[in-house]
Amino acid sequence: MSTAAIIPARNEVRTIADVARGCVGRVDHVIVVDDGSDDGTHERLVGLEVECLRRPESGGKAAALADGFARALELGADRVVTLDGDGQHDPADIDRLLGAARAHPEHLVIGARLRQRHRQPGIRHFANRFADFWVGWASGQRVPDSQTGFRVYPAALLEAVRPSTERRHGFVFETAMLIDGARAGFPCVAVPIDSVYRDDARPSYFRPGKDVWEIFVFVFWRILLSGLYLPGLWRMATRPTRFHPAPEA
Ligand SMILES: Nc1nc2c(ncn2[C@@H]2O[C@H](COP(=O)(O)OP(=O)(O)O)[C@@H](O)[C@H]2O)c(=O)[nH]1
Ligand SMILES: [Mg+2]
Repeated sequence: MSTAAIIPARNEVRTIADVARGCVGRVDHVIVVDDGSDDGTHERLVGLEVECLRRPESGGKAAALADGFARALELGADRVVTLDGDGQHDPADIDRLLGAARAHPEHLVIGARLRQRHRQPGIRHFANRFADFWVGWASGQRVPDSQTGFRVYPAALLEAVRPSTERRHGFVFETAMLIDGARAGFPCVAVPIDSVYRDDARPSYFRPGKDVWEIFVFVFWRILLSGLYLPGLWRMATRPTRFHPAPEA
């Protein structure tokens, strides 16, 4: 199994070196996509065994991920890990996520931030649960953390599903992967992870108004265009979440 890690980064000078270093040795290729950063993000990677793809101007998270995926496929990776450049995900968890990927080929593995949910800011917590419900309906499965950026994609899923990379869809891309991925035969399996909430974290790039709206429009159309997708709603309501490792009965 050949593996790659993609780290989208926009002005992550404080954290990128630690995140990238944490990935080295856990996957075969570490690829940072520096999205028009002007804070010297790429300079922090000098001397590390890391490839840095640089976009002269910011194109958004979706375009950055798509660039990284294209490079990973070119390198022959058959499993592609994604994690955020702001240090919110612990690279040490990659081993467990890849373990789930090996146990569940043809699945999208999501690192689900379940344990410190109470540490998410109140409105984000509510918005995330709300999103999980609609994404679950549209994809016909329970999705315990639809907005997580810590994932493992099988190469076949990346070949089959190529969501919009428009700037305004920056934060829709990962939702699209879950929904269109499940419909293309790649359901999700969740691995519980800890999310790191730093007190000195920079403000989020996620815009609660515009980005929530774009995600909502995407999910709404997916449900509507499939005639309300009642079989999906039924499957979400009646089947348990797929976890790896499976919870003890
Ligand atoms: N390449 C790129 N990455 C982005 C952009 N916006 C956010 N990201 C990355 O996406 C990840 C998540 O963004 P963040 O603002 O932390 O969102 P949050 O964790 O949901 O609050 C981080 O690694 C960011 O560097 C962007 O416009 N371009
Ligand atoms: Mg973040």
